Amino acid sequence: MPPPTTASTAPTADTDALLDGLDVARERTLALVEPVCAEDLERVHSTLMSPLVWDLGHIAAFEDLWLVHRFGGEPMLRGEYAQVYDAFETPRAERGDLPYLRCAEAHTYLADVRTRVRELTDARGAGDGLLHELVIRHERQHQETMLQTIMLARLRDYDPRWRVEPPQAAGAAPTGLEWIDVQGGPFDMGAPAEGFAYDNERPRHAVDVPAFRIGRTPITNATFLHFVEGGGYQRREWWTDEAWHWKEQYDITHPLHWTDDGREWRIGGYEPLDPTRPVVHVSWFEADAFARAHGARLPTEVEWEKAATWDQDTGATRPYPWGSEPPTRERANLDQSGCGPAPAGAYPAGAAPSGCQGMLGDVWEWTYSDFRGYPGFRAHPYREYSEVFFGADYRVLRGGSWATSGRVATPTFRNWDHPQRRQIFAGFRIASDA
Ligand code: AVJ
Ligand code: FE
Repeated sequence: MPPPTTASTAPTADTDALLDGLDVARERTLALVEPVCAEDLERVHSTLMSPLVWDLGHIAAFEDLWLVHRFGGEPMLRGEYAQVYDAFETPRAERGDLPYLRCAEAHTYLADVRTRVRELTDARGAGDGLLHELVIRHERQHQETMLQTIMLARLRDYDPRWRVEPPQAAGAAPTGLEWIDVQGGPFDMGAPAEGFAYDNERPRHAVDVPAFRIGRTPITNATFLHFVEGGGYQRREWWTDEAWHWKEQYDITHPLHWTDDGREWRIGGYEPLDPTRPVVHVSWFEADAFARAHGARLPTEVEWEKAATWDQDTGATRPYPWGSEPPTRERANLDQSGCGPAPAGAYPAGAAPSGCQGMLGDVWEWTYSDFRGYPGFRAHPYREYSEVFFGADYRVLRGGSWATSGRVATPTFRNWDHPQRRQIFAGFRIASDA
């Protein structure tokens, strides 16, 4: 275990870049809620989610706690709200009943905290920058949560002003059933010791991975529709007992946002199902059943990460599938710009050395794996970020979606949810033993 970094040896952060990161994140948060009326901001649209305005107050409270209080050493501006905005103390289903700040007050809280953070940071820098980075990524993650809520609310005419059309795929449309072979052998899994990473991504550790096959792209709508029309939801043998029970209880017959007339809900309306895009808003149970129907399985986390970053020529692990540079619009569908997944195969410049495409962006990908700590895991900076969720109740998702910030979506980032959940922008690719 490396010793904790001390103030004297820690690199000094680029304070201006961090303040800019905070501003750019905030601009998007405000633009996200701008088209939504106060009534829709304050309403509970789904018991799975918070009212949108709770997310706003929670973003402010998180920054108040970590930057005003912990970093700045000052009392929180609104410490009396810490309990209301504590995600762990207040489960999402109960948040509609809390005395959370309504629209105008939540916006004021956001702005007041930010003013204080700027004053504090101007006066004393950002230290090693890791707490500022934590706060930026927290706000970014909640933007995706808010977009899940906006999807569930099916807000018609929601048309964010930053929307740009995603690119089309060149050549024959992938189905998701094209295989890539990945050699067996050791692979360094997880985030390196230096720089920002969440606690659950560390420590980096070697895993000996047997040879396997994995889909070149995620499974597309066309391929999933074939499964649906072929009786996929009626074939008992393709579903585990737990999955079948869930499917029967809730009468699940297709992905969450598909309609019975061949369309799917997207941000702002509903459109004919695009056969070339990855299927999205499926549960782990549905993904698992689809894989079984094809004599396959979901990839384990380590298989997913190896397919995303392992360079078979050098044996090294790349920071990103395409190399070392951060994501760009040519490499991955991230940062909410397209307001939905792009066609599978639309980002050849983002391919991994393995040949896999679309590993980052478009849709989160369910993995076979339960959410657990890596060997030597240490909770940081608080147990409720990940440790309290470890165990068999949650499965890991990888790769980020169209709604994930490029600052958050790295190949080592781990998301998690219950296997029956479908509000996440989640699809999957399949795998099998070599
Ligand atoms: C990593 C997406 C599961 O939303 O619960 C937000 C991120 N943690 N605030 C969540 C998070 C604290 C987390 N996920
Ligand atoms: Fe949060």
